Amino acid sequence: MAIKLHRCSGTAIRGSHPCWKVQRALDEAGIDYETVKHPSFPLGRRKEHLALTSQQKLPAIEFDDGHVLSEESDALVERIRSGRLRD
Ligand SMILES: N[C@@H](CCC(=O)N[C@@H](CS)C(=O)NCC(=O)O)C(=O)O
Repeated sequence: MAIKLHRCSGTAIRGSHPCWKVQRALDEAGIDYETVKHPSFPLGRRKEHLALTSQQKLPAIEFDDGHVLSEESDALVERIRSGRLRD
C-alpha cells in the first residue's frame, strides 16, 4: 500500500502536534509512507493541499488510487492503530 502523508513543515514540533501524532502512528504501525510537506504559514501557500482536500488543515493521507483521508488527526491515529486505514 503506497501512501503519502501530507503534513505541515513543522517537523521539529512533537507532543500533541496533529501532524506528528499521525506520523508517529504510521511509524509505530510499520506502515511505509512518503512525506509531502506543506508550508506551515501562511496558509494561503497551501494551494496544492487545498486543491487535493478542499481544505487547508493538515494532516491528510493520500492513497495510490487518489483517495484522500482528511479527518481529524485523532481519527486518523485511531484508524492506523486499529488497522482500518483503508476502510
Ligand atoms: N483538530 C485538527 C487540527 C489540525 C491542525 O491544526 N493542523 C495544523 C497543522 S499541524 C494546521 O493545519 N493548522 C492550520 C489551521 O489551523 O488552519 C486535527 O487534530 O486534525
